[in-house]
Amino acid sequence: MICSKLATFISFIVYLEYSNCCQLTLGVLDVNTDVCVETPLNIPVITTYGNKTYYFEINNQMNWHNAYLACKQYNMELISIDSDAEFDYIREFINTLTATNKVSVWTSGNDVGTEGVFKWMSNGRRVFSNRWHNGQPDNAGSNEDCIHFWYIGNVYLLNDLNCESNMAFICQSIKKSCCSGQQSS
Ligand SMILES: [Ca+2]
Ligand SMILES: [Ca+2]
Repeated sequence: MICSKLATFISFIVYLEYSNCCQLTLGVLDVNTDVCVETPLNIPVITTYGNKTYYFEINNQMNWHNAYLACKQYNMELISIDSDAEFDYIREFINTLTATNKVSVWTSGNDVGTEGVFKWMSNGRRVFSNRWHNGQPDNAGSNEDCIHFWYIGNVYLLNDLNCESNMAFICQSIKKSCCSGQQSS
């Protein structure tokens, strides 16, 4: 009984914490991830995979830097692709949502720090993927540092491109682990 009451009390405190978070940021509590997310109406939740929820921004296309900042403004991160299985899952959603208009989509992957060494900006990990287009990444014109979903040859795969290109992007929020103190990444 004591444990039960304690758990209820802790839950109440956690609720207050996120409620305050949402009031301060004028956001909403994402019921899927328990993360306080500032969600303008033009960024709909599209899907979840594992402990991630993804928001697809297709209407306001922008360069990589601004896409990264936009996700941060919403208390999210520009998407990382942590496995080929995750890539395949997200690709299917992009395919569905771009049925009549195959736009390019930014990820957080880039080699801005060290040419040729691609990392996900959202978590600092190396990009290990078997989902590159043939011949990519090629750093064409010695000026391609940002990774996007590129639709060519009837398939979406990864390509490095000039970071100044304007395109759609996906933000992600990650369900926090219990008691880790991390709300999102
Ligand atoms: Ca490069
Ligand atoms: Ca390229």
